[in-house]
Amino acid sequence: MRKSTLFLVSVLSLGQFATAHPGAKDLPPRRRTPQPRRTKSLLISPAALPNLPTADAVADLDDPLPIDNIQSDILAGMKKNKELFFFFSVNDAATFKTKLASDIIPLITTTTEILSVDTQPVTAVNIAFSHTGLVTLGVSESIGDPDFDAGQFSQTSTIGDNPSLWEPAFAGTSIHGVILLASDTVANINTELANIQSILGSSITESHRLQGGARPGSEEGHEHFGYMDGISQPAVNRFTNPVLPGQTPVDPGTFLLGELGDASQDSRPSWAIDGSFLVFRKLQQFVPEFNKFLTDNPLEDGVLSPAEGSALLGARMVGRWKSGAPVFLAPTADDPVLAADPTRNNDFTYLIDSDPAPGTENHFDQDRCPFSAHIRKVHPRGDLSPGAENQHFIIRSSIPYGPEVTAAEAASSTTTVDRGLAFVSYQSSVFNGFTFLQSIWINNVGFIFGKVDPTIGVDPIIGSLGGGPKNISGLDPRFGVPDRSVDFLDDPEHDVVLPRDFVVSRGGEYFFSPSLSGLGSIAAA
Ligand code: N7H
Repeated sequence: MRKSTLFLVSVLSLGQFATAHPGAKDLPPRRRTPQPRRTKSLLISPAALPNLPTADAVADLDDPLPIDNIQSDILAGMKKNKELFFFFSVNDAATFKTKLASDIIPLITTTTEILSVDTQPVTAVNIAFSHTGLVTLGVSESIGDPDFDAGQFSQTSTIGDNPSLWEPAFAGTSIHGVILLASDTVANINTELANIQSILGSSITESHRLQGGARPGSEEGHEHFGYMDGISQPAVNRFTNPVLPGQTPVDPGTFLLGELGDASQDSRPSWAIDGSFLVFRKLQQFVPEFNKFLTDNPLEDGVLSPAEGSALLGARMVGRWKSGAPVFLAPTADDPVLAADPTRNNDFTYLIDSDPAPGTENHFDQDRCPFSAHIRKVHPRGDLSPGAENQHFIIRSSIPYGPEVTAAEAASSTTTVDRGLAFVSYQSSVFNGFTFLQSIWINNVGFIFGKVDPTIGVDPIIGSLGGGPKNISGLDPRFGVPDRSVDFLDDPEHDVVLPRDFVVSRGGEYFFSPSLSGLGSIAAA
């Protein structure tokens, strides 16, 4: 959409625009009356995280994505302040579809709306359906994704989960959908939820709910272990503008069905185009236990203080310091100035030399970042070819849940209150996105570069070998680091043993987040 068109949108209501603009003629009716305007964004904006583009910047691109027709959570990333996940089952499909068409679709927030405070609603609303949900609503046509069809519970062994640890609500396929409500206050969310529940009445039953929220004060944007999260997201062609240094431009079909880059682009049903698969995971974090492990096992080199050695171990497990600075660029000490600069904090690959001599091996080095580090496992940045890496990009839209660690938990190093990450990823193929990352890279002891060390170990943050101890090599940089003692250099395969999982899956489900026009088709099915 060009700027002139955007001006038209700003003087017309979105509903008027949808009927006036020929390209939007298939969109379902939108709000007829302007919502109360916000003065403060419902998104947080820590300095380390890339800004979202403005609607004008998207419109300036060639052939911009139809962001009036794409639900707001898919491309917005990890910036919500407060977010509620409300899981439900459908009791009365006919009534539900009638209400979906008449009252719920007009509440759904589009990508265009989320990009500016002026167009954000008080509470952003998105909706997505599981496979059994679509079938219950009479949508029998396959979208073409076997993992989505099977549901997450059937895949626990593939993704390394222990099904006995799952919340009962997620065990099975009884969840039909999820409503995502995001705002800057829980009170706003509760008001909108009450409105939606009153609209849908007894046509749905609540299955489960999880309230997420950004952590308070200076921890805003950090997940519960304390690390800044949401820094590295792929640049989506025809949406991201500007593309920041280090961001990989990826075809939109990696995330949106039916767009260029979707491996099944030509076979998707038309109503599924510009929708995305939403993978939800409730990942509990054992923060006091994680902190005790770091305190008890500081990396030592004769120079670092115990506190510095503990911080370095944690940073090498993640691949970034708590500030967000990548260990590859800041290998021995945190660099908060680098971390706060989105033009530099993501600008690196794992190649040793940008201009290697012909025939020189340019990868097999973990002095500056372990092969096992969480961010290297899930995004190998040049360790593999672009053809092998780029199809596995996901857009993360997660948010922490649960309160801060209590004084009693910190003193006893024992978790007694549930907290963690409400993990959300968007992709056009559940397998190429979440399932592949979790099963082929994260939980694989030989990835990456098993030929150098076949027991590199699983991802120390989210990898699991069934809950027991995990041997990880490369976390202790005993080798190759200049100006360290001889002892530090002599044992490249030295393992650090993690005694337990510090992240435990409590379950989840695979959902499909349709476009707005797709929601209209579902309502009419
Ligand atoms: Fe991760 N963490 O705090 O350690 N993640 N993650 N993640 N994650 C990232 O770049 C974390 C999880 C990805 O491009 C950062 O945003 C925690 C799952 C991907 O360089 C931090 C949990 C999956 C990236 C964390 C968790 C991923 C990434 C660095 C669970 C996929 C981008 C900040 C409780 C299946 C990598 C940033 C890149 C980054 C953490 C889960 C994937 C700090 C605590 C389940 C693709």
